[in-house]
Amino acid sequence: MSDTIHPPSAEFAENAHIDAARYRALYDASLRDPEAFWQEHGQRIDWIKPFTKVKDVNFDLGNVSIKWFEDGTLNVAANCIDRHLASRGDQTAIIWEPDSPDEEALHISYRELHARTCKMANALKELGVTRGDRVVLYMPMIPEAAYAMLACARIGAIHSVVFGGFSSDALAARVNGSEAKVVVTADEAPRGGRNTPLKTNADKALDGVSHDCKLLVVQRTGGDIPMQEGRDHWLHDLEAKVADDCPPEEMNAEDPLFILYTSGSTGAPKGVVHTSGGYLTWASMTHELVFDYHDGDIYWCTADVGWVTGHSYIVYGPLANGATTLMFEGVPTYPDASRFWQVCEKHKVNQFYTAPTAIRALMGKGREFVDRCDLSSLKLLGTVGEPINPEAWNWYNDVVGQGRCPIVDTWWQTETGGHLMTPLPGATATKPGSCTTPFFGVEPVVLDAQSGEEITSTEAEGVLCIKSSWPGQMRSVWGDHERFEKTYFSDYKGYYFTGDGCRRDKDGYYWITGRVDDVINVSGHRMGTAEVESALVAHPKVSEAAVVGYPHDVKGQGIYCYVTLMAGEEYTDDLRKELRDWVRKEIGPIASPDLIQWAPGLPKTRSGKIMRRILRKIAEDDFGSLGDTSTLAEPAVVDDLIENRMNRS
Ligand code: 6R9
Repeated sequence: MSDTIHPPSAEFAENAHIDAARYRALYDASLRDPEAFWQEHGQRIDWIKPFTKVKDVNFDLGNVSIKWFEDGTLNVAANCIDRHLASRGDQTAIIWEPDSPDEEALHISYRELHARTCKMANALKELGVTRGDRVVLYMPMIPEAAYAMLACARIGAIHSVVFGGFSSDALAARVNGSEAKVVVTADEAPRGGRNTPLKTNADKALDGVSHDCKLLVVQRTGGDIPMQEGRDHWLHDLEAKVADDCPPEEMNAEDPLFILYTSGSTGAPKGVVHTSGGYLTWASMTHELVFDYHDGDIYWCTADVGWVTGHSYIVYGPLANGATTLMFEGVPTYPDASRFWQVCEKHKVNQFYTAPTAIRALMGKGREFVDRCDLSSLKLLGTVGEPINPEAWNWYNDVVGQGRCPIVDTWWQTETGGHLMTPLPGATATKPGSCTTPFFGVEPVVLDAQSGEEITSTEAEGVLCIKSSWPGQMRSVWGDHERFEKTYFSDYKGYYFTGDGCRRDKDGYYWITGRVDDVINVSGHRMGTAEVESALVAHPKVSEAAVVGYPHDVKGQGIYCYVTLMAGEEYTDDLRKELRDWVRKEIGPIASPDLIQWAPGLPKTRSGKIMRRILRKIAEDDFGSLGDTSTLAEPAVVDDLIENRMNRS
C-alpha cells in the first residue's frame, strides 16, 4: 500500500464547495447534533409537506427500524425534473452516447425529460400500474431506462432494475420475488457491437412467472421480435394514445422508491429496499459535494443503471441537482480502447466516474489510447466498486488526470444508497488505495472480528461497521425484514455490519481490505459464491461444488470453482466448457467461471462443513500456510487439490 499523499491544489480548494476547514466543521456538526444537521440539509430537496421529524432509528436486533423525515411528503421525479423547469428547462439533462460512435448522440433537455417521463408514466398507467405496484426494468443503457425509473417514481410505483446482462432465469426470479405487474424492456441491447436479445430473454423469463405480468417494449434496434397479443405492448403505440403530462403523486418520505437485488453470502440475492426522502437527500448531497459538481458541468458516470451506482449517480443524484448527466450505452474497449477518452473529448466531460476494473483493463492497453485524446475538460476523476490498487490509481492520476485532477475513491454499497467514505476533492488529501474519511453524518467503526469490541485506537484493523444511521441507508429486504435484521444487525449487536474488512491508519484514513464474507467482487460486480455454487449443482452431472475468489490482474477477483461430478461421469475439458456455459445461462456472463478444478473430494469438517478457508488458500496458490487441517474428515483430499491446482504463479 502506498502512503504518498496528494493534497488538493490550492486552486481546486478555493473553488470547491467544501474545503478542509469546512469539512471538519460540518463533519463535527453532523455528529454532534444530527437532528439539527439533517433538519437543515433535508431542505436541499423540495417537500410537498415539510417534515417535522428528522429521524427515528433503532439498530437493536429484533426491533430494527429506520425512518428519516417520516412525516414529510414529496415526489422524487418532481424533484428530479419539474422543479428545474422554470430555471433550466432548455438545459441538457441527459447526454446519451450510443454504443457505436457512428450513431448520433442525443441531448435531452429537462423539458423533454419531463414530457418523455410523463408519457412513459401514462403508458404504465394504461397497463394498470398504480401506487405501490412493482415494475421490473430490464433495459439497455438508453434514455428510456431513466424515463422508466422516473415514470415509476412519478406515479408512486416501485421499480426494480435488473441488469441487462443477467439471464432470463435471474430475471424470472426477480419478477417473481417482487410480483411485478409490468416488465419494461427493449427489443435488443447493443453493447460492444453485439446485440443482446432482451425481449427474447424476457419472453423466456415470463414462461417462469406464474402471476399476470405485462411487457412494455421499447424499440431500440428495430430487430424483428415476436409480440404476444394482450401481454406485450410497444411503448410507441401506447405513447401515441396518452397525454404528455402526468401529475406527480404525493408520496411519503418512507414510501419505497426502488428495490434492487444484490448478492449476499447466503441464499438467493436479496431485494434491497430504498425509500424516497432520505435516499434522494443522500444521493443529491453526495453527488454535489463528492464530485464538486457546479452548474454547467458535464458529468459522466460509466456504470450501468442495473447497479446501484447507476441509480444514485447517473439518474437520481445528478438530476435532483439539475446536472447534465451523460449516459453511455457501450463498453470501454469498443470500437477500441480509446472510446472512454473520445467520449470525454467529444462531450467535454468535467467529472468522470468509473470502476478500477475498467482502469486496469485500459491501463493494460497502453497510454497511447489516452494520449491521442484531448482531456483538458476533465476536472475530477472518481472510482467505485472495489479497492483500487496504487498502480492503477497512479496511472489514472498521471495519464488520465495529467496530475491535475483530484481522485475520489468512493466506498459504499447497494445497501448504503450513496457514498459513505470518500475524499471531498477540495478538502481531503488523498492516498492511493484509500477511500480516506467518512462523509457527513457517517460514523465508521472498526471492530475486532472475534470479540465484536470496538477498536478505539486510531490505528486499527478489523471488520467495518457503522454506528448510526444516515438518510440513504436501506430500510429492509423486500418481503423479508427478518433477513434484513439477520444479515446486517445480528453479528455485531447495535451496529450496521458492512461485510467489509478494513484498516485504519495513523492518520485515521480507511483502507478497505475486501469482503469478510462469501461475497466476491468480479470486475466490480458483486456476487455471492453461493449463487455460482447453486448454479453449478443444478447441472445434472454435478454432485458438489465450492466456489471461491482468487486474485485476478484485471477483474480484481476471478471465479475459482471446485467441482465434484456424479459417480460415473467423466471429467473432461468439454465438460468444463459446458459448465462454464451453463453458469452463464443460469446467472449471466458476469458469473462465468474463470477456473474449474475437478475435485474428487472437498475438504470437509467431520460435521460436513466445507472448509472454504483451505479452498481459498489453494486458489490463491498460497498453500504453504493452510493452518489447522486436523479437523478435516479426510485430510488426503487437500493434497490432491494442491497437486491439481489451476492457478500457478
Ligand atoms: C457501490 C457498489 C459493494 C462492495 C463493498 C466493497 C466493494 C465498493 C469500494 C469497494 C473498496 C471502494 N467496494 N466501493 N471496496 N473501495 N471504493 O459497488 O455497491 O455492488 O453493493 O458493492 O463493493 O466490498 O462492500 P455494491
